[in-house]
Amino acid sequence: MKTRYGIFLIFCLLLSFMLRVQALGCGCSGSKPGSCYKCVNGSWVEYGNCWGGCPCCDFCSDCWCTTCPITGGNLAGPNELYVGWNTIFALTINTGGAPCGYCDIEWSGGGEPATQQGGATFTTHWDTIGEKTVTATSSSCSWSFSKEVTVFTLDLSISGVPDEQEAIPGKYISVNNDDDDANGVPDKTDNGPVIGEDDLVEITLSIEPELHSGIARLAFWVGGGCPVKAWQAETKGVEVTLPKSWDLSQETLPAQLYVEGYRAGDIELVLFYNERASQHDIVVFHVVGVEIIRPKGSLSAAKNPSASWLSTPPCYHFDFQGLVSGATETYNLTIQGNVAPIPPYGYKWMLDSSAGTLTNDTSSSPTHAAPASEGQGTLTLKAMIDSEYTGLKDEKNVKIYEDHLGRDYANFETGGSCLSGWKVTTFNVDPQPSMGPWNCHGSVWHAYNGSGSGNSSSTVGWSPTPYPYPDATDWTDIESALDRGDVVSFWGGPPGYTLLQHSHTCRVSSSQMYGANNEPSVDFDNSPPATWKWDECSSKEYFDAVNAASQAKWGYDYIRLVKVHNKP
Ligand SMILES: [Ca+2]
Ligand SMILES: [Ca+2]
Ligand SMILES: [Ca+2]
Ligand SMILES: [Ca+2]
Repeated sequence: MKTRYGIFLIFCLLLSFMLRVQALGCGCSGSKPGSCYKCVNGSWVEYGNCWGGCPCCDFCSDCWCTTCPITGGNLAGPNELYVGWNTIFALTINTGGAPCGYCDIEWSGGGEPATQQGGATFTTHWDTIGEKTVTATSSSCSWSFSKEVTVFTLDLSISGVPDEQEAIPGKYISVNNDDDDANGVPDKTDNGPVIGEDDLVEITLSIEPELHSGIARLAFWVGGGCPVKAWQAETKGVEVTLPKSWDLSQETLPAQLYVEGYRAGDIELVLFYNERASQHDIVVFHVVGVEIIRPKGSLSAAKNPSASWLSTPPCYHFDFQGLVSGATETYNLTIQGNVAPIPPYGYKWMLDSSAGTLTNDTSSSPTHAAPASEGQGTLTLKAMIDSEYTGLKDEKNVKIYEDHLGRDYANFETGGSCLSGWKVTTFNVDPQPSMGPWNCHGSVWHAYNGSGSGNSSSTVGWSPTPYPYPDATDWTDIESALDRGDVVSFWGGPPGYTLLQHSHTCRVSSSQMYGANNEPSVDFDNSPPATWKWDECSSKEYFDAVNAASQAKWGYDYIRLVKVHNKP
């Protein structure tokens, strides 16, 4: 019994050994254990027998180890890889059907991790950019496989905005509806170049290292229409229509573009590479409408629109011109603005105290109160988010005059025509408003209280002091009686008549009597005999010029009575 038990034990040991060999994959059976070989420097080296099985990448067949069965292969992976982004390199080896494994493949050249022992795939990433080479080497064969990959980064930035703030909160920009080139057209509708344009914001685009394949794309994510436009230059000119793709095998990604606010709204601009979600960078723009609608003009504008000239009551003037609070028939500036969208944005108005004060300064139409003395200042509309200033504003400069006279003199000056069709030429208004005829009396009324159309058959009637046939002593009295705003009227006509002929207003002193059709130059051979110009002279100069002309023509003084009207 002991012998039979021993034979059974030996049989079991042999059987279990044979099963273990099978499990190692060498497939040896029978009684002819062959030798194992491996490939060393191109030669076969024997190093064992099949009973022990063969290491990976060697092979025993029919109980004979053959050597390295790798006859070729392929290492697949990306040509470009975004920095920090994991990717998989996959090795395929050709073994002619031999059940060769990947257990002795040594991976190297990776980023994190840098190496790996065994395996058909290798997952790694790099935290630095550059050209990288991943290699899979068979330790028991002389085969190795390599794949080159360019590790790149891409960046989209807003100039002056830190990277960590370019998406949240992003950048507030205004709709480009001012007129930096003073061509009378809102800049957003100019194609450019817009000389002096200062509202576009630079964005920079980069892919490092430079790639020479694939598609870079600048796109936008927004509901509705795109609220921005992109341009090659900060003064516009050539638009880069979004979304825009660059084929990097043929084109170069521009280093910078210039973003213009076109309509109110929020937008995400996205720079992609090959449309892969992980390879993009986002910047955010909030386009805000912020515009002072009234006044339309500005004291300092290089160009003021015709619409800034007001020819409706209370009087003819530019809409940025006001009067001091104590002036005759004074008025306050009409102020109105537009901030959009509301919410989230809101109004905040400010005005230099030299130009008055504002109430309801968080509404679209604040109320202006004129200052007590002449001055000028800046009117500012700020776009706010709650109490936070977005940095976006619109500004106009306004001027407060001592009286209607001071404002009229600034607007009409001297030397220009006042005949029908004459033009307002001051304050860079363009096109220049065309005016109906203004005569002397009309200008006197307008300089007093802003009333009338500029043409009147009567002058002021304030308690006149008459000077018939004024002599030198009268002229001394007349001139010493004149202060700013006082009016002198001239009466006469053909013999036997005492008709109102002329009047003008004292602007500063007796030598500065101002008004329309006031040039001391008449010729009764002409029709009309006067020159119809805005002018300034003394009352005596005017009186003498008319009477000299009438004496030459008819032999008598046309003007025989002068009245001084002291302003009430
Ligand atoms: Ca960025
Ligand atoms: Ca323009
Ligand atoms: Ca502009
Ligand atoms: Ca501007």
